[in-house]
Amino acid sequence: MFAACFNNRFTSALVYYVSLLLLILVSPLLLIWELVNTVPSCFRCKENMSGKVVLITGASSGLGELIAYEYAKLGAYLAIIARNKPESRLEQVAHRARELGSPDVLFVFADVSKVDECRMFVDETVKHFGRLDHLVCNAGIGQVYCISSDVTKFTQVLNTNFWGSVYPTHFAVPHLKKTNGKIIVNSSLGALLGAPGGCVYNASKAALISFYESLRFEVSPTVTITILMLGFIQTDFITAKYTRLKKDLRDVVPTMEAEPCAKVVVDGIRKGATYITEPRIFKTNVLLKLLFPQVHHFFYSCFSSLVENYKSSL
Ligand SMILES: NC(=O)c1ccc[n+]([C@@H]2O[C@H](COP(=O)([O-])OP(=O)(O)OC[C@H]3O[C@@H](n4cnc5c(N)ncnc54)[C@H](OP(=O)(O)O)[C@@H]3O)[C@@H](O)[C@H]2O)c1
Ligand SMILES: *[C@@H]1O[C@H](CO)[C@@H](O)[C@H](O)[C@H]1NC(C)=O
Ligand SMILES: *[C@@H]1O[C@H](CO)[C@@H](O)[C@H](O)[C@H]1NC(C)=O
Ligand SMILES: CC(=O)N[C@H]1CO[C@H](CO)[C@@H](O)[C@@H]1O
Repeated sequence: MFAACFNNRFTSALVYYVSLLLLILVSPLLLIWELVNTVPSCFRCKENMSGKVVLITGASSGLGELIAYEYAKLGAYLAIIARNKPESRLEQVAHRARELGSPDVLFVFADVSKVDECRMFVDETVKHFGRLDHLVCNAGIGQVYCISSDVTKFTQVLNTNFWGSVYPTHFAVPHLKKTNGKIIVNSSLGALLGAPGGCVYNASKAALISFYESLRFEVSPTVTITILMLGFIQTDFITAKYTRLKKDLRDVVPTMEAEPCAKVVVDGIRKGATYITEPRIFKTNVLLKLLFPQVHHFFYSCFSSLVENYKSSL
């Protein structure tokens, strides 16, 4: 019966519009369901991090640094990773995390896009602390490229953002299974809401969602996977200098401050959330894009001035 419906263009469209209408009719109920589910999640008990071991990649700046401080305040042992650059602040981050309450912080210079270096820092963490509880795959890069940019630069974005999460996960899973641990991956709302100039970056983040959604079937319920879906957060990441746009993104789009964001993220992880979307308003955008792509497209075309700027700055 369905095949017959779908083979005909008219009836196929009819089925779509009728089901859309049904969805809109039941959506008040879904909203109530969402609210009813939010209340218990506020009271869900949070993991006691005292004495646990947390490995964070890309912790020399931005959200990785702030997430390290949140864990430190909770008394977790930390292993933090970033590349060895002359101006690296990794050692200062380690020092500050100890001041904030972490009993011991190991910092390792490594590049997450290299398999051997990932094996090395996971092994070193387990050798030093004897266990691993949380793996936070945070390191990421996000330069703006358009299709006419130098295509050989695209691979580095996937090497860092995608493979740079997959490699450490591969080496960490056996250790995480022993502790009923957690994996936290840094995807992005960009993965679902494509934006101008973001093809490569957003594609690398979308690949993370597919990979880790499938991995859930392999490792759950022993290991919990939390996928972060962040909008624009005020770190160096969105400054004009970094994105090579003419303006800082924070002057153009709604953004959230980094510190409250890191707090919400660590809270959500401790409660075992499967997805964390911040600022939460963007969940509406995701729905909007799915249901009414034209409306979504209209909103995003308001970005077009930004794109003009960016083209001329390349
Ligand atoms: N800020 C936002 O608006 C936003 C929105 C959505 C998602 N995110 C995600 O959040 C994550 C972190 O962003 P941020 O805003 O904190 O940016 P950031 O301040 O630029 O931090 C990036 C971190 O990753 C490290 N890193 C980069 N490449 C690396 C590599 N190959 N190996 C090891 N470490 C590497 C950097 O350290 P070194 O350079 O010293 O190695 C740095 O510590 C990214 O995955 C990003 O996609 C951010
Ligand atoms: C957390 O665990 C530590 C020992 O692992 C214990 O001393 C402490 O009381 C616990 N804290 C809470 C709030 O349960
Ligand atoms: C995730 O990666 C982006 C860069 O791609 C970075 O700006 C952000 O701080 C990272 N961390 C989190 C928790 O999103
Ligand atoms: C909606 C969204 O966040 N899309 C992202 C796609 O990639 C570009 C370039 O990095 C980002 O600026 C966008 O934020």
